[in-house]
Amino acid sequence: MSTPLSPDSLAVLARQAIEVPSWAYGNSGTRFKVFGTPGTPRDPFEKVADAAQVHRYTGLAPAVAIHIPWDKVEDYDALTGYAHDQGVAIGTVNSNTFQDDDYKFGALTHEDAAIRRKAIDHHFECIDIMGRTGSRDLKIWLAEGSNYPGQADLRGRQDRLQESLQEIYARLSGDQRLVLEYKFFEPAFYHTDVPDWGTSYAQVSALGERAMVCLDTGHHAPGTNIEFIVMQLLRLGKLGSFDFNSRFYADDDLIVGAADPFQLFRILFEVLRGGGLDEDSPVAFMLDQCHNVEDKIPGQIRSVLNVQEMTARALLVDREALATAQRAGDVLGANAIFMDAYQTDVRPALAEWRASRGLPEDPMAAYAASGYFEKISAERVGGTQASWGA
Ligand code: AOS
Ligand code: ZN
Ligand code: ZN
Repeated sequence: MSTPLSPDSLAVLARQAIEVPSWAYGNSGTRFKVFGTPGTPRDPFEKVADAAQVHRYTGLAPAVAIHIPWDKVEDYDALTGYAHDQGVAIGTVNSNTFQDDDYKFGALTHEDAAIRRKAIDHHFECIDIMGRTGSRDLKIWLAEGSNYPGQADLRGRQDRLQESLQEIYARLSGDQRLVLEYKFFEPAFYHTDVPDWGTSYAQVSALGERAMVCLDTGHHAPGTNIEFIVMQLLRLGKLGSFDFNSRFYADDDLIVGAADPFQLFRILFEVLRGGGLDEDSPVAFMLDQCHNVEDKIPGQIRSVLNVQEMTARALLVDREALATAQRAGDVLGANAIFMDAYQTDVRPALAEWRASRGLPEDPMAAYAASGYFEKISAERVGGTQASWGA
């Protein structure tokens, strides 16, 4: 091994699993333009087939998250069976209350009980689907909020949100969970009903043990110390899942680790410190990305490798030496220990380790050489936009 990854560290890497989103394989873009790409999946089955490629070459992505209604199919048993045949499972089910005219002024928070009913029923449908696909998690991201001061009764909306979530939570069974994602703005620009981790925490805490917070790394104001939030949620036992991506400006949904690899390292260090990668960890790791200009499957392969790489670097932090330096008030010593790990190139060690597990040393090159892209480009004609591009 070219770097000193201990047997314990290798065990952590061996169980690392990162769910990939079905919508990453569809065409996406901004409100200005959605670029088409050859080989775009035409249905959820083809999205699952593409997602399976990521796992095949990395061993890191055994599940694919789906989105209702984008991934609505007649027969969920068939979709689940197809995924298993491809070597992956159906993961988190994402609800959608942001593309219907009825939800212009809210869904789970709406003033009108009939519209709240419709939104709650949509979540019941998602939970039924989870029963068919064997998914554990229902992920709720809400686009609700207002654009102008005075437009909405902020307090009333929080109360209605809690009531709606209570109904949805009560519908979960077995080990099913609900994760509530927060986002500080967009599409609403004045207030958002679940804008921050504190609101998500307050809402899910009032539900029960199987309701947790989802942290999307792109959903914070610039300058936010995200790793602090990670630490706090783990400390409170309420970090249910991550949506990984990276951003330069707003919710850019770029490849995780691309914009700020050091931030990803710091986040993963707190994950490790807080037990988020322990064997019994409740934290689900997901990507929430769109690939507007780069090829989609390689974009996803790059993403999961970036997460693995920064996890390996975080595992290299000498925690004992760090604790000693911290206790001694050795500011620069502690910082040096942290930075030494960050600045260690773990790529050769990971390549070697992959080879020892029957995986390609260079997953990007192996995928490129596989001919899969050429095959789907020839076979699939007429793939459409599979996400709304946000
Ligand atoms: C939206 O900004 C959120 O990040 C959502 O997690 C996600 O992009 C959407 O729900 C797709 O399912
Ligand atoms: Zn997200
Ligand atoms: Zn987002």
